[in-house]
Amino acid sequence: MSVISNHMPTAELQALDAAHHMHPFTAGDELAAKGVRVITRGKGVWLNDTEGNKIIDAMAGLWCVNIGYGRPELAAAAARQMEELSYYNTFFQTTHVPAIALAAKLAELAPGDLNHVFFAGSGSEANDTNIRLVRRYWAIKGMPNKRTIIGRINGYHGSTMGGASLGGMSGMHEHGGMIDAIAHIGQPHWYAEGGDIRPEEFGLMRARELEEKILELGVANVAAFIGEPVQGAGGVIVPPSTYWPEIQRICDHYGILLIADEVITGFGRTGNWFGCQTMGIKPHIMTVAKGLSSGYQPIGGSIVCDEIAHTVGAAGDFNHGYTYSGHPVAAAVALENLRILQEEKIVDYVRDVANPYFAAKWQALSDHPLVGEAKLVGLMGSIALTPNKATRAKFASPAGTVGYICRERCFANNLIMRHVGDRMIISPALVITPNEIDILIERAWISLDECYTRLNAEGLMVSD
Ligand code: PXG
Repeated sequence: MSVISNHMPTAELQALDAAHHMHPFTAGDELAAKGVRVITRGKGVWLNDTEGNKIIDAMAGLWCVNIGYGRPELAAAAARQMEELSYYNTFFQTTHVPAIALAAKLAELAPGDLNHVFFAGSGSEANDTNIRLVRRYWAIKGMPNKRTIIGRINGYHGSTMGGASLGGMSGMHEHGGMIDAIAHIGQPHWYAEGGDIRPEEFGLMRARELEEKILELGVANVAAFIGEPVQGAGGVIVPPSTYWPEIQRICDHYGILLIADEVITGFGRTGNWFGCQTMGIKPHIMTVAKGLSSGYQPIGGSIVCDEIAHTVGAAGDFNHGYTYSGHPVAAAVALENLRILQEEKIVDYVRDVANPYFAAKWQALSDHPLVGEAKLVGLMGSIALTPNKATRAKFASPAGTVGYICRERCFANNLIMRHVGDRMIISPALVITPNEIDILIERAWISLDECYTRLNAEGLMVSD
């Protein structure tokens, strides 16, 4: 049996990794010099590394392990499916049972008339599908100029050319450029950008940038707006309550398609099946991935409304698809994941138990001298680090300096909490127990204290 297990000392693994493995979003040489951390096992919310540490993973991998690590049912589903039909495609008028069953299940779970699924291997691929699908839709409707898709600065929609272009991460645009006919508006990030304006008013202002952009580009040229119900990779930015209703009004008024990128917010993360339900919006397309299989297999997709699916379906071939669209093993694993989410009532657990328990403790972190704001929606949370709580000031050091120090302290305390600039973010497995929440919070306090001590010692508690 060829099981990849660890027979080597950590230093040898690190040397091989440094020599041959290029890591995503990583300064390769710096990591090679420092030595990478090697993760070996996962169970529930816990990870082990080669040094024998037991780490609480407050990020559920990369926001994806919704049901927790190590569920044998998913391994069994994968093994069964590999033996039965390890691969077949869904091109050329064929299909297979896992793809049929998963598409039907997603249509049942998705709100409204989102009844049709185009499968992909990841969230990025699904967003590339969306670009081609909405442009095709408007072309069939006799409006081939309706091509531009509007996203948001600091939005994240993936790392393919299409996904990175829809996203509003300038650092990504600098590496490789952008595709054509994409525009961006400001983000509803009141804490960092709202100044003295009330959050509700700021939410309306940022939403109305969409209207201004549509008018500037000409409604005849705009195909769709895309947004994450709650921005994830941008720093878990919860929009003011006025924001999404106004975006919905503008999309409806101008007949612009609304794409909700649910790659992070889908499958229970916000305390409902989908983030658009939490935010009260009705998208024409939802992008899904991550929690769809709890990350046990790479799979994503676009869940599409009746009107778009029927219009595109009636117009001949849609010349688009991936070798692994609806991969049978990935689909079987996703189905088993959805069964567990549903039968174990995990979404209800997030809403009724985990979120209320966590929220009280998470919000108490704003009493820490380093924390300006603590937010939690369902089980995605953020804290803003600041040298001055009253003014919500930024640090004088380059953005991310303090966040990185805090993340290192968390790592040292066996807590995986990410930083985005000088915000700390969490997104733990949805099955995290109250006892594990206590451990997470305790380690977060210790790490914040250590970070604070170090910032004071190094003279970094200074406002911009
Ligand atoms: N949309 C959203 C909202 C995402 O968060 C993608 C699309 C792309 O999915 P794939 O499966 O192609 O990665 C994502 C992915 C981070 C981080 O640092 C976030 C993601 C991926 C990698 C890192 O927070 N989100």
